[in-house]
Amino acid sequence: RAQRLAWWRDAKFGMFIHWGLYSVIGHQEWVLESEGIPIPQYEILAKHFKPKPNAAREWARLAKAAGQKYMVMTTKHHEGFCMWDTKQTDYCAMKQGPGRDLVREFVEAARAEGLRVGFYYSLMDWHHPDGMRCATDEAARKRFVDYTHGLIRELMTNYGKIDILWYDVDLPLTPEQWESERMNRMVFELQPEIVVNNRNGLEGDFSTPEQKIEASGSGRAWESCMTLNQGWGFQLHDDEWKSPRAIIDNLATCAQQGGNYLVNIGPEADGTVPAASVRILETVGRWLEVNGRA
Ligand code: JFZ
Repeated sequence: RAQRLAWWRDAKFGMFIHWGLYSVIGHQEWVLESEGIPIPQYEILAKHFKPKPNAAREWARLAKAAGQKYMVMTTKHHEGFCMWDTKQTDYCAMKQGPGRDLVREFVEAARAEGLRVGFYYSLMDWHHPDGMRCATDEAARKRFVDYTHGLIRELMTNYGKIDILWYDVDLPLTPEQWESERMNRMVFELQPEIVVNNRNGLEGDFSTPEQKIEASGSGRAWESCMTLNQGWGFQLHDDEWKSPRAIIDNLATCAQQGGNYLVNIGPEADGTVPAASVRILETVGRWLEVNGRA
């Protein structure tokens, strides 16, 4: 583990990207749930999801300019929409909406800038018919665990070397029900050098304090993730931006305490990064260039 984690500990600073169908509405990534949008209506968003060409290239250049060493993009958030060309569902960016494999574009963009590649993957799924009933219906659980492991297998198989798997929200099942041990075994078989977080209910390689800095004891690796404004996914009229100074301070605090810092952007549906995010990250990058990396 120490060897697998060496580059990650050294990297210290990464870019988180929350991007999906929710970006079309601009009310954050929980909008399906928070506004009670019926699934058939929500699915229509795919028709309006039209990223510009090379959107991910812009993020990768921005990450590079900011001094970030890795990028972690949402491949599937709670909405269930798969951003890649999956064989397991039609609810994906290849077959609905853009007609492109947005995960592949992301991976290629990060590599073009020499950045490490991370996949965010939400276990919780509001769209799949078994996604919630799997907690009370054993047949549904079996199907949904097959589906989940199958999706992760594709992500770990089809895009070359992946550096980070960033699981999220493991509701409504327990780690035993997700078969998380078997999940991680598969992941490490396919990607022996990958680093995984702890949000599939297992310990994983690192802890994930959120919107706060909290060192984990006894030398265990950790990564604090934070937004630049209030929301993760794109949010119109969300103007409470952190200052570049605050980001630099947080990065320094994380580094001093032995952790990593993952800072989020929420691009618009077309991939445009909010101007304020660009300004903050570029300012952070210029400061790091002059003052050396924390
Ligand atoms: C989750 C998601 O629900 C959210 O949309 C976003 O993707 C974020 C990065 O992760 O939210 C969480 C997950 C875990 C905690 C808090 C919010 N937690 O452990 O405190």
